[in-house]
Amino acid sequence: MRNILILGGTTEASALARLLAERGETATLSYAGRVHNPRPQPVPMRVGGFGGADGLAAYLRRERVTHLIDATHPFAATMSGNAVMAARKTDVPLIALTRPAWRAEEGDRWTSAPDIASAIAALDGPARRIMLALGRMHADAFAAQPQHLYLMRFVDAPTAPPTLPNHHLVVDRGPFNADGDMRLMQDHGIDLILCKNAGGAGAQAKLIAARRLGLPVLMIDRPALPERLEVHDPGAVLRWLDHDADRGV
Ligand code: 3Y8
Ligand code: NAP
Repeated sequence: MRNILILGGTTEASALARLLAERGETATLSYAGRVHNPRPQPVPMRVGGFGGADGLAAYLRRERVTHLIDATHPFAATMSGNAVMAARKTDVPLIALTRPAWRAEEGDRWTSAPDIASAIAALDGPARRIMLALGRMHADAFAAQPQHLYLMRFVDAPTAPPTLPNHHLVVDRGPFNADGDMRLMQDHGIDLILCKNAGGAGAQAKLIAARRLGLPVLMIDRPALPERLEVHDPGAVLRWLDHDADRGV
């Protein structure tokens, strides 16, 4: 009898949870607890950190997890590193369900930055009107470039107003759509989009909107992640569960 733990927080994690529930698998979806009302899931949820790699290893043993699926966001590098370490400590088979990085298409005006600090440094210069599509956790760091107008989008209303002097805050959760993001950019006279290379469809709307409006994008590259078995499709996870996981592939 399998007992699957999904490290969630992405569109793909939710799609996988639906497939596993339809097959009657025993699975739990885990959230960090970053937002007030995480999306309800068709499998039991758990919310909150494990207490580092050792805490996750102890959870895997205590709950007799037989398969670990890391379906976290590509920027959740700490969680993914902990998953590799905990899986190794406990011999629980691990697979990562990720999405390919976005790639610029014909006519896109992308420049890239290796990390958030470099993106902030790249904003030196006269005031611009920037769609800061990074969420809440890193927004305050942009106070280092206070000359710009920042259009920000958070999942939850913040308890304290953002510290950026010149900002407009939208409270909305994705997945988003291109028409909505185009309207948002036009209403605020946006002249630069700044985002993470999240991949997937849930956050892609702003790139399609930027392309249609001919706007430049400053794309933050993904952090390095440890070596692990990776697939891009929930169906491939089912095949792994049925054929490969127990052979250690
Ligand atoms: C808590 C759980 C699903 C998953 C939906 C995806 C798509 C919509 C687009 C923009 C970009 C951003 C942000 C974003 C998207 C999906 C996916 C995705 C980007 C939820 C969710 C949790 C979070 C955490 C949250 C972060 C924030 C990042 C907003 C659920 C809704 C900007 C990432 O307030 C905070 O602390 C928010 C923190 C990490 C990044 C940040 O630094 O603020 N996601 N997002 C997860 C947990 O507790 O474990 O309620 O569904 C999930 C989703 N957000 O099942 O439908 O698959 O990527 N999430 C980014 O990509 O840059 C918004 O605005 O254009
Ligand atoms: P992170 O920086 O890699 O992780 C920080 C700590 O948060 C981890 O060490 C772990 O705490 C806890 N954690 C993270 N994901 C968890 C999960 N799914 N279940 C239980 N604990 C978790 O992670 P993050 O970037 O803050 O992302 C947090 C969550 O938001 C993840 O579910 C991720 O998929 C989702 N998300 C993140 C982004 C993003 O831009 N970063 C975008 C969309 C969704 P302990 O060490 O105590 O175990």
